Amino acid sequence: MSLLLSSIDPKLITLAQKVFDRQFATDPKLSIEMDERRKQLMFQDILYNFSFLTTAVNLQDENIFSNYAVWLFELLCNLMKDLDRDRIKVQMVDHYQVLSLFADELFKGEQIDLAKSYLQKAILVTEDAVDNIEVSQQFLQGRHVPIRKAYLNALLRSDTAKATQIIRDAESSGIPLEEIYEDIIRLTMLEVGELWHQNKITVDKEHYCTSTTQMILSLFYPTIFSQPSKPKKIVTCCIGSELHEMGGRMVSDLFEYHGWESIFLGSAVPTNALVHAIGEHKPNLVALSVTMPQYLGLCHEAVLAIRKAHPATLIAVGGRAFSTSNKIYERWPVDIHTDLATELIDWADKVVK
Ligand code: B12
Repeated sequence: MSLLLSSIDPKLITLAQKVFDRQFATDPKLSIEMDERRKQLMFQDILYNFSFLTTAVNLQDENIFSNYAVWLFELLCNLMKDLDRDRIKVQMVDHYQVLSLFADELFKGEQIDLAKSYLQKAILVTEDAVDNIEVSQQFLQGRHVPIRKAYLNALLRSDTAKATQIIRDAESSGIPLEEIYEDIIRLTMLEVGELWHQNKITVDKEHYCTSTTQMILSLFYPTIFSQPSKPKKIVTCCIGSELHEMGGRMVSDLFEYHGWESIFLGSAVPTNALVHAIGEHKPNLVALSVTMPQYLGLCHEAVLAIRKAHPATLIAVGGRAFSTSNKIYERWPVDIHTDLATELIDWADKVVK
């Protein structure tokens, strides 16, 4: 968008300058976020906002301004990828509030209140638009989609209490733990990764989603660790410098829930330490989780080392990295590869008597 400032009523330019100055005075963060080019665009946008608001008020049609507000919000989210949607919402809400303060300089008589009510509506639709983030088709398929969407929205709004409540409600409505883990939490985290990859959310938001989800997983521990136990043991861990530990943690938790004794060694476990741990704990099954494809080589080495040191121990491999390969596990001496922890449990409960 570009405007020929010389063709605009000088009074509007003066008013735009007042709005611009007031918004910078109200919010000191703006001076850090806006370079010279952004400041110019923001100034032009204020003039556009005047013209859309004036059109809507003159025609007494609120939708003209509220539809524009949603369009503008999405445009700004695309243009300012370094800022997340919440921050851009704050900027726009502040902006509409400042416009409201100056409404009597743009309008006269009854139109002033009309303009203020349209600005109030623009604030509401902008607040709603924050959650209307475009998600992948995969995220919208399968079981528990509404809960998954609500959980993702709560996380994206950094609303820890709500996110926790959504998962607690899912549990009390009778959804099996396996489905909460795999259909709600796993697929939400997968979508969080997609949103980060597409630059729709910033890395701090992705970290928040991860740490909050880990906290929420821990709420299930009283249930998980109070199940009747079977004489079966699993050791789970992540290989190489792998920091993605939530998948391995879920595998371990779900086995514990199914009565197995579970020992989760966590992320980035060196092969010799793993082989030593197997000697100490003597599990029936070792589950190796790999998310980043560059650790598949180390996983292969770990499999060979376990086979050599503990030939009777069953070995399972899984995690995102394997789905990027051409079934590499078929060439390894492992007992099973599966994508899902629940599939591994079904198999292991049959094989380990
Ligand atoms: C959270 C997260 C992180 C966190 C991890 C924190 C933690 N404590 O776990 C942090 C911030 C550390 C991180 C870092 C990085 N990440 Co990251 N991360 C993710 C994210 C968003 C979610 C992972 C997760 O927890 N998923 C939820 C779990 C439950 O699902 P899961 O792991 O698939 O596990 C399930 C199944 O696979 C299965 N399973 C798992 N293991 C096993 C094992 C067996 C035996 C079996 C049977 C089943 C099984 O059961 C689980 C439950 O159902 C993913 C997105 C995604 N698509 O997964 C990106 C993602 C994996 N990360 C990615 C990237 C690029 C990175 C970084 C390189 C970013 C960077 N520039 O620093 C680093 C690498 C760090 C490292 N060395 O490992 C990319 C990988 C892309 C690629 N080319 O492979 C992804 C896919 C994001 C994306 N869409 O681009 N990340």
